[in-house]
Amino acid sequence: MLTTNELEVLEKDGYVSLGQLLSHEQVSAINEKINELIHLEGKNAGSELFESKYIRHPKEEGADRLADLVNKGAIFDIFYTHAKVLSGITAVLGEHFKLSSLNYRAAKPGLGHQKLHVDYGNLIADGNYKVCNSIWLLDDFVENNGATRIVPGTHKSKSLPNEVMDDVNLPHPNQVLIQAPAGSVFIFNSHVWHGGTTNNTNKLRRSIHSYFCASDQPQQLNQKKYITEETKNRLDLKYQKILDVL
Ligand SMILES: O=C(O)CCC(=O)C(=O)O
Repeated sequence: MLTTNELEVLEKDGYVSLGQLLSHEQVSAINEKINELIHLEGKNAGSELFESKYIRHPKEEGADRLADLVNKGAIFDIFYTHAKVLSGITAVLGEHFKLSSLNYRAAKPGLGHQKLHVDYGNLIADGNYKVCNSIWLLDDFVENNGATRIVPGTHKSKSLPNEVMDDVNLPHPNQVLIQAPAGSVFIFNSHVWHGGTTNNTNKLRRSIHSYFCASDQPQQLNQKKYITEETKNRLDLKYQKILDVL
């Protein structure tokens, strides 16, 4: 469960750090598996996501992507079964939600900048939020390596960034950068204004996005279409329900 303070921060700012939920060994093993997949999939890496009509960003030249991690190894189960993360998602979306997609995103050296955006087309009235993300840091996020920027409190804004900013690519005066060690996890309400920043180092800035939506929304990746018998067989019904593959 989230502490009262964590819940208050999430409600007020639209994001909260859950601290380091992955050990150094877990991060290393995940990064090793990611390397393997990037190598194996080559130019098809991320293709499941780019085929989806519900993706809000077209293929980004500035970032490496992998998609459908649900079906690419039991090592990725933790990203949608971790009790504390699910409790953070419940705090934003209520009891009725499902996994929308489980993807890897790494900002490449010199690249990775994104406009400030939200992950839903419309403004949400009275806190009836539809989408919520968790970002899992696979490298330390620091000031200059493409850390995610967030404008605290904007999940309650009456406007979308492109409606009120002259240029959504520019820094926002109130933006903050998520900075924390590898293994840390942040929950962020996907209606908060956010985006990737430029990675000004010579190494990748790696992360996994475990992204959820309310039950009445379409998944970014249709999990029923992609689910394998192997994945289904190792998952409790509770988690199959979260994937919406029952
Ligand atoms: O990886 C990040 O820093 C943020 C990515 C993001 O907001 C997105 O791809 O929609």
